[in-house]
Amino acid sequence: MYLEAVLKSSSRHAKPAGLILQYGTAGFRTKAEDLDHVMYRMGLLAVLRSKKTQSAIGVVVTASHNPEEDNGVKLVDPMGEMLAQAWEVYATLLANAEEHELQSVVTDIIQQESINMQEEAFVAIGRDTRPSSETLSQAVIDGVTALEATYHDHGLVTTPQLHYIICCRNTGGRYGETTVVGYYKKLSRAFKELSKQAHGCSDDHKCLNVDGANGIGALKLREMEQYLQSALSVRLYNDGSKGKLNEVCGADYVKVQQKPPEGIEMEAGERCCSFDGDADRIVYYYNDCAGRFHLLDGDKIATLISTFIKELLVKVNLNLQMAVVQTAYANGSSTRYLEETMKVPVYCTKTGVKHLHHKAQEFDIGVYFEANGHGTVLFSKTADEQIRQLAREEASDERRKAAQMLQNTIDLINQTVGDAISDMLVIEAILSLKGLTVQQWDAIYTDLPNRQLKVKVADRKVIETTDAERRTVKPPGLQEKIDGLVKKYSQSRAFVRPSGTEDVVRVYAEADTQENADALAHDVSLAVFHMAGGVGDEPKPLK
Ligand code: 16G
Ligand code: MG
Repeated sequence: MYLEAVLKSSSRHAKPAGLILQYGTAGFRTKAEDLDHVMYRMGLLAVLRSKKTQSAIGVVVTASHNPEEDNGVKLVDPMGEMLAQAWEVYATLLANAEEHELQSVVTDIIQQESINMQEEAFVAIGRDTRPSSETLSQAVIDGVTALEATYHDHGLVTTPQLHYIICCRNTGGRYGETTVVGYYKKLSRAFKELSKQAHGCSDDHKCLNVDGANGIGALKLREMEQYLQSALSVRLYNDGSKGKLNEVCGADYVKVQQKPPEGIEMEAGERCCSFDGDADRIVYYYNDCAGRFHLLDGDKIATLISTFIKELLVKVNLNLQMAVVQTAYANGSSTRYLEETMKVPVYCTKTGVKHLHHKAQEFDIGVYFEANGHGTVLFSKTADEQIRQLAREEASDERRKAAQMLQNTIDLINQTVGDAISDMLVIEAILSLKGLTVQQWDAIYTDLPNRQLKVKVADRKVIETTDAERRTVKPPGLQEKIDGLVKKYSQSRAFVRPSGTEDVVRVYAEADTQENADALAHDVSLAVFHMAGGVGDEPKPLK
């Protein structure tokens, strides 16, 4: 019986008794040495999910932007989305079951979901460059084979590449060829087609400095270069040959620290971008002539892309509804610019790709980006079909060309999930088509100064939020306190939320000046520290 095999193999991936892990914003994530049993069990879960959905399911071993010593796992659903939220409960139960409970947890899932164990199952596996990832992905494979399912180990891939592969496989190749090479070919073809329509682009447009976070993104970008040929030239830094993964580099570091990564050479005015550790996020930046650093985060990217698409939509004159989806972290200026100047409807959801992605699916064209640089554009089936038809058949040159540009944009963007490489190519194509320098892009609107801080508390779950995490409902009195603090500053806003990936409470503040944003963030941190059970030293003011 299959359960015997499951238990037998499980003894080789035994759970440390008493260890409890939470399914975070995007799967499990913690110190690599605590994850072997989780990986094995996520292999089991992927098989069950595959049988249930009668589709291929993906498993990526990665801890994204976390330190190299950490690891984690993300499950990929049939269309390349993140695992359905209803199944996160099963993931948690499985990960935390003691050895003697494993059998009953597996049986319960099978029963509750009425899974036919005779169904075929297929799991695609990928991993990032962490030293622990290879062994951990072997544990996933052991889980998959314990349930006698078939699998393909794609080895080293970016997270979005595995999402792409799952989508291709489950659409019978309609989304693209089911290989990493297929991904390179599809994206580079669309990029070349789209860029072709740019006139007189100067040399400056051609070279881009890329910080690969010493991770998988660097490796894969290098592989892709042969397909892009001269269409884009990049100077790759932090390619993993010297430094440590995510250490003083990468998109998260740049966004949170608001400074360039180490290990990159940037001349004034040169375009630079950073990927995160699994290449599903990207941020851009540059230094001006005075040596001042400027960050173009997910909000700036969302604005650039949605403006570009909106202009094309006007030209093709199709009745398609576009919206932008953001989170509470979106800079107030970006929301304002989108709503007031661009007249694009904007929606706010909770942090985490799954929330933004689902909201974006409600529109013909849903652009979603988190300020941290994770995002993509979703085109509904209707939008896709109408655009492709116009691109083929339309008699008017202008309309047809605009439709072709939209079609290439659809093919270039990875619609399954945010993708640093794909987003980078979309941005590069738009900048060159519009003849924009990075400074001109940056000048579309001015960010409100902002600050993010973390506060350590004994139990971060004492903080409960509402209104897409913009307000707290617990502990009592905290929101009133924050409201009072916010009133002290102008153009100000602040919120706090428990992190889904780290054992901390996150604080965000924005205000008219950097000093005020810093002061407000500090005030709010103190409130959290005192009202939500802070541990260690009281937060110190920022210098
Ligand atoms: C994960 C999420 C990202 C989110 C971040 C928030 C995915 C694929 N990734 O990296 O979207 O912004 O967590 O982290 O969903 P936090 O909860 O620690 O602030
Ligand atoms: Mg990531």
